[in-house]
Amino acid sequence: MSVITVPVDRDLQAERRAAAAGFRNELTRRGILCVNLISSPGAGKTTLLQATATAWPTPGRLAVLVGDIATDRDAERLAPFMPVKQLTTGGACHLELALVQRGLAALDLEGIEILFIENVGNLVCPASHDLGEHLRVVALSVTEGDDKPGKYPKAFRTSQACVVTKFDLLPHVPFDVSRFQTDARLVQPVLSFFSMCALSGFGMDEWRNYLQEQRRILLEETASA
Ligand SMILES: Nc1nc2c(ncn2[C@@H]2O[C@H](COP(=O)(O)OP(=O)(O)OP(=O)(O)O)[C@@H](O)[C@H]2O)c(=O)[nH]1
Ligand SMILES: [Mg+2]
Repeated sequence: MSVITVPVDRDLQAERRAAAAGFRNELTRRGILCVNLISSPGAGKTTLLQATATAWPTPGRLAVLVGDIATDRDAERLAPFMPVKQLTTGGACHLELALVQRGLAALDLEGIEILFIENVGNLVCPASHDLGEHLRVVALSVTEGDDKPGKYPKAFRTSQACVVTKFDLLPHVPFDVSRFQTDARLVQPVLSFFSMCALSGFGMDEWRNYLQEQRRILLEETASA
């Protein structure tokens, strides 16, 4: 098979990077911390967001854009907790910035402190798409196995924090927390870890404090810019 190389003489990703940076800057200007939550299907993203909203000290300060291949089931679950807009990809296995921007236009952002993006359940493709977030958080449930960081490195390498979910199930599954963290830190040495049971609230204080601290840092940076 012969290979033909076509020189295009421009960085094809540059426009996407610039668009994501512009989106991020706009949210920064409005004092909104944007958190892109990624995980494999069923790791517990929606349940974590429900629990986070319940534990948030000031009501009405969180909003969410939720991505799914089909159905608005997650939006229905999240609607009692915070303003939500469902982003249905129609088959695509990840969210892209253009769809996020369209969704955002349908949300009232007055008073919002944190905008969550629940990505499509998939530990591979979402890691390759900058949605203009300030923080990327990868969730992994203990039932998925402690060997996943090395197998799905980009999801961990491009994240700043990792929530280990379904911690209540730890006694029932062979998940070595220390081995998991060591494996993850091989690909992302400064990853912050949170152990979580969203059903009971175990680990919620640390997670909420982390989000509040990240927003405080964002506001400080904006004020000194
Ligand atoms: N035991 C236990 N189950 C949990 C916990 N968090 C979520 N679950 C259950 O895990 C299942 C999947 O949770 P979801 O929150 O829907 O997961 P998700 O990541 O949003 O799923 P997708 O959006 O489909 O990718 C549900 O049956 C939850 O009740 C937890 O902390 N402990
Ligand atoms: Mg979900």
